[in-house]
Amino acid sequence: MSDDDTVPADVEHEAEIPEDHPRYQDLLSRHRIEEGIEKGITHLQGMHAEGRGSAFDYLLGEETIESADEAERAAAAHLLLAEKPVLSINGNVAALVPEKMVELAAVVDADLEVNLFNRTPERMQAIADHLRDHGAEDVKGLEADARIPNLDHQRAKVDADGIYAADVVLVPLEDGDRAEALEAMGKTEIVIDLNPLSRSPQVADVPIVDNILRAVPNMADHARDLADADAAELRAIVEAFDREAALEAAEERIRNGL
Ligand code: PTJ
Repeated sequence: MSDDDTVPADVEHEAEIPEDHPRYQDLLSRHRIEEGIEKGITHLQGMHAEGRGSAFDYLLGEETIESADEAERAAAAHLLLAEKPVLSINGNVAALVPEKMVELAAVVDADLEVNLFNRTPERMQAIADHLRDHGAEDVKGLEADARIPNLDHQRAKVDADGIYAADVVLVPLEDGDRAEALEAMGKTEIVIDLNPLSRSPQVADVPIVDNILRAVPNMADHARDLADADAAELRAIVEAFDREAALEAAEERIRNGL
């Protein structure tokens, strides 16, 4: 990296971050989260979430490990088999991968629904607008005319024709109790979280221990690859996936670098 090619003290646009910087992905994520906060999309607590994720990604080697790739393929198969798949969006997801979430939703024919822990009408609207700016047509979550039973916080608020009615839900970047509550409703949950020990991947049908920056485009690639697969082939991929083995492989990599 030459002197002219260093990271500016104040990055105004992400294009100013040199792609060959050894910490490129991390600098890009931090920039997107900061920008998300400035735009009223991301909650300040999103910075803590980002820091937690970044530490685990470091230990994973900042790459999609084989078990995560298998999980991403199984997730794609689940989404393609689903009758009503919904991708849940919080403030960090909206800041980090808005375009990629819209793209994945199009590839698997899923709905996008905003669902926040720190829910305010202003943030709900800002995120819905942000997703529309990145190509989304319909964004759910603002109606909030249904509740996830036995969940005592704002994430319980969902749309009756969205997450409430979904059979498969993608739940990214939340260490919480919603995945468990969704499971109790009989839904299949796919979770993306860099910490295999956080609550959501621990209960997910498909825990994806990978950075969302890598996971979502890879899921879309798998879904495109499987577009012509019949239901039997998709079911075989789903059944061959071993959630316990995926969690163990990720923890092993993080603890022992293996
Ligand atoms: O937008 P809101 O109001 O719904 O709030 C969202 C946050 C993210 C602030 C809220 O859900 C939260 O506090 O999250 P936690 O409890 O910090 O959990 C976030 C999880 O996501 C942690 O287990 C992190 O390891 C993980 N994580 C963070 N960044 C990434 C990630 N996993 C994958 N890719 C990332 N880039």
